[in-house]
Parts: sequence; C-alpha cells; structure tokens
Amino acid sequence: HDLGLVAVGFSGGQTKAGVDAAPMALIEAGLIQQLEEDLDFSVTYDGQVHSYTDIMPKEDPDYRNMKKPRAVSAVTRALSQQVYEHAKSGKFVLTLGGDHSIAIGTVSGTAKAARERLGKEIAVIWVDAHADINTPETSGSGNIHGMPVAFLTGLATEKDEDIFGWIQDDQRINVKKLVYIGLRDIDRGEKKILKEHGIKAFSMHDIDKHGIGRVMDMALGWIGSDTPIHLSFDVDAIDPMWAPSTGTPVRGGLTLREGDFIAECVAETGSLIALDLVEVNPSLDIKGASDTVRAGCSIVRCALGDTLL
Ligand code: DIR
Ligand code: MN
Ligand code: MN
Ligand code: MN
Repeated sequence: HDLGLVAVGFSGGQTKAGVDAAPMALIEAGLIQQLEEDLDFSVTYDGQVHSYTDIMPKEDPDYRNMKKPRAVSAVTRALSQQVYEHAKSGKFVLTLGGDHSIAIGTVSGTAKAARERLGKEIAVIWVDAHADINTPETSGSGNIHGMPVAFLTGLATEKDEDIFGWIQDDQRINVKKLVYIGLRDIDRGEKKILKEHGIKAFSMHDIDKHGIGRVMDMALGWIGSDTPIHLSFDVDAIDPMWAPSTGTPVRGGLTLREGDFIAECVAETGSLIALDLVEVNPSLDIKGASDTVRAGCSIVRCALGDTLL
C-alpha cells in the first residue's frame, strides 16, 4: 500500500514556538522506517519539513479577532493542495504537524479528493481534549488552532480569499459526519454550537461511563460502514501523564492504551484514508518530550494497521 507523507512545520495557529519541530522529532524517532519495514508501506515523501516561508504574508494584522489569519490561510491552502494530490492518486495521506490549524488544509484536501475519486462525503473523527470549533466570534483566544472545525464545516466563512475565502463547498465536511472523542475542555460558545447542530461527541465522561470499547462501537456506528474516514488526532487528547509536551495540556485525559485503541479500531474499519498527528511540541516539558514523541509514533503505527498480536 502507498502512503503520502506531508511534514508541516507550522506553529502560527497558536502562540507557543516549538510545535514546528515535531515532524523532525517524529521522523528522527524512526517513524518512516517503522512504516516501511514493519508495516510494509511504500512511502512517498519529498524529504522536507515544509515551513512555507515563501508564501508568508509580510503583514498580517488581526482580523475578526483571528491571530495571523493570512499566514494560517496561506499555509493551509498550500497544504490542502498537497494532501489533495496524494489522496487523488489513491494514497493514504499522513500529515505530521504542526498545530491543529493545519487540519483546515488536510481535511479540505481529502474531502475534495474523496468526492472526486469515490463520489463520497468523508467522515472526520476528531480526537482531542478540545473541540476546535470556535468561530472567530466565539473564540476567546483568537488562536486559529481552536477554529479549524468551524471553517471546515462552514459554520465560519469569510469572503476574502486570503483569509480562508479559498475554501469551496467541495472541500467542506458535513457536521453530521463529524465525531469527537476525548473532549474535556470546551468553551461556552463551543458547547452551544455542538448542541445546536447535534454534533456527535464522546467526552471523557462518556469514556468513563461506557468504556472506550463501547464508545468506539458507538462512534463508528454513527459514521456507518462504507464511508471514508479522516482521523485528526491531537496528541493533547492523551493525558499529560504520557504526553506532556503539548501546547495546551489538560489533565484527566485518555490513557496511552486508550489512544492507541482508538487508532486500532479506526484502522480495523478498513475505511481510513488519512491521518493527522498534531500538537506535539518537543520544546515544552523537555523531560517528557521523548515520551510524547513515542506516544505520537505509536498512534500513527496503530492507525496504519499495527496490531499487538
Ligand atoms: C481554546 C483552546 N478552546 C481556544 N483550544 C485549543 O483557544 O479556542 N485547541 N487548545 O487545541
Ligand atoms: Mn486540537
Ligand atoms: Mn487540543
Ligand atoms: Mn491545542
């Protein structure tokens, strides 16, 4: 099987430096080798960690409360095209971030490719402590990594082509085909959005109540078989006990095994077409950086079909 790898060294969707160093840390930990030698993937990789310096705007003042809107827009627009091209040629697309704003690029790319190749709407499984569904108006921080789902679902739109106006209908996703797992830090405005639009969400409370096994049955049952799945995995879904090196850690998260189990269950469906691994920041909690990188590599391997037995 063929896999297209995109390494995105971008941190502009939030304010902490260092998340741009994650792709190199994951690759140096042996991730590509593990995919090729242990899991038999044929990996297409241009050998670069993209930082998109050539397309960075010279000036980028706040707009509608968003920080660095033109930079995030330009990077995700270019990334969307890269992901689209891999997916269009039938490759599984693995994107290593970077902060979670990059999912505007990855999901829009696979959504469009799946419509063209398979004639289908994709489902998105968003594994995260956060819902990342703020609109520019509901966001308290102005950080775009808290907004990607709003732009991808069309809950947030903008005419200016340089500020996400490039996103077309065929690059968007259906709120009914979105499922969250691991939520535990949701803003007031986000709660309202989730409720109003009937968005399927499994919080840590649901995992405590039912166990991760039943939660995965319910999550995958909601999506149904025969639907291509894009898994967007924010490492902060994992408890900081195991993945401390991330920008916005939240206690009370998934165990290391629950994180891997989610990825294993999605892999078992045979419908996974793309995976994002985001928000690993090796410069935060230096002592925990190698654990966090190992957790990230493990999630990727599990999502790509690695099994315990
Ligand atoms: C918060 C935090 N909801 C925001 N979001 C984070 O800034 O919109 N997302 N950390 O990953
Ligand atoms: Mn996130
Ligand atoms: Mn998060
Ligand atoms: Mn975050």
